[in-house]
Amino acid sequence: MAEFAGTEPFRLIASDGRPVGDTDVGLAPDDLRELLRWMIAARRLDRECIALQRQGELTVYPGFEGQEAAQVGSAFALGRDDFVFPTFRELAAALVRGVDAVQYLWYHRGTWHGGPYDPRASRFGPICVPVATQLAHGVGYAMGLKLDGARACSLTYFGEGSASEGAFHEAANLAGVFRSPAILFCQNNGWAISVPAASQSAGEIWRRAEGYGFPGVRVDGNDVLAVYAVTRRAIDRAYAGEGPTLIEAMTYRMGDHSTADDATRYRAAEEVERMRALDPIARFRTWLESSGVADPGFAAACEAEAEAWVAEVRAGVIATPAPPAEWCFDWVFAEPPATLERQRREALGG
Ligand SMILES: Cc1ncc(C[n+]2csc(CCOP(=O)(O)OP(=O)(O)O)c2C)c(N)n1
Ligand SMILES: [Mg+2]
Repeated sequence: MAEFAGTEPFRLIASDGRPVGDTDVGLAPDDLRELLRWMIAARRLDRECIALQRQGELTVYPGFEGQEAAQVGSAFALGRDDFVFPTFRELAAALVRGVDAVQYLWYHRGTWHGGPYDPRASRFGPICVPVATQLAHGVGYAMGLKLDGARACSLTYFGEGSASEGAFHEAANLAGVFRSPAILFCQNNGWAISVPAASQSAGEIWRRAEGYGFPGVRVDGNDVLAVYAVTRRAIDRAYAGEGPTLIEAMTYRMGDHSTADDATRYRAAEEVERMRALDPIARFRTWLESSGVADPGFAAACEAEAEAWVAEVRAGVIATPAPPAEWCFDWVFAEPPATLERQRREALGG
């Protein structure tokens, strides 16, 4: 049985951990272990974030369990000067880019818009909620890189549901026409809130690239090594002046759309169980251990390390004070309208 509907994606490690392609993707053993370490840390933090929201410490949080390989594999492939344009579900990629987890979570605590981390330092843009709007930013930024003669690219994440937006098509067309060194990275996680992928798109998303004049590739998004390899290839193309690549990473959103959602209302438990067998962490761990790159103690050590780190993140999030109330009124208008001034006086006095 095919693991995903339609065209079989590019894959190097099968869901049972067996190699099914050339697993020499140019990564040293240390790097291979690092991929597992990031995925374990990201999942542990993701679960903690859901607990933090339930405890009232975060306002709302969109989990990414199941998508660790798609995010870690792609972010790990990027060079220091490449720039990521994320959606709201890319915390794992943010961690790989060196974004501070506590600062990232300030967004979900309602402490600051878009995360206070410096996007120029981490080369990881602000969290973007209006779906598909970040695609034009990513493509345009990459056009700027090209004009500057920089050896760098952009990578823009988006979901398969977002690919129905006009903004996707506009950005893809722009990327093709201007041969922008942009990677359009779709995480097809099967669902756009309660709408299944099959109701979003009658065709396969990776195939759309051809119509815009650049290559598209479908990859098993739960195979971290395959994701790394196809992203690396797209980066090399971008660096070589060959233009954009569309990557469709087939994965699955194991949890709810966000903590404000209840997926049991619209999604069959059997489907979730079937997809659990494709888990990205278990498969990579099995391969690492069976190929002798890591011993079983390595994953256990990663889990212990993640446990301690997440406790620090939790403490940091909880210790974050509420921002000054006047910030609600600042920075939108150079000359605030009278209605806003009145609300400011009502809220703050004076
Ligand atoms: C322009 C816009 N319309 C609607 C929404 C509400 N909304 C938030 S997430 C989402 C679905 C996104 O699905 P997908 O692109 O597959 O990403 P996923 O949530 O699966 O990561 C929608 C419709 C939004 N954020 N922005
Ligand atoms: Mg989706």
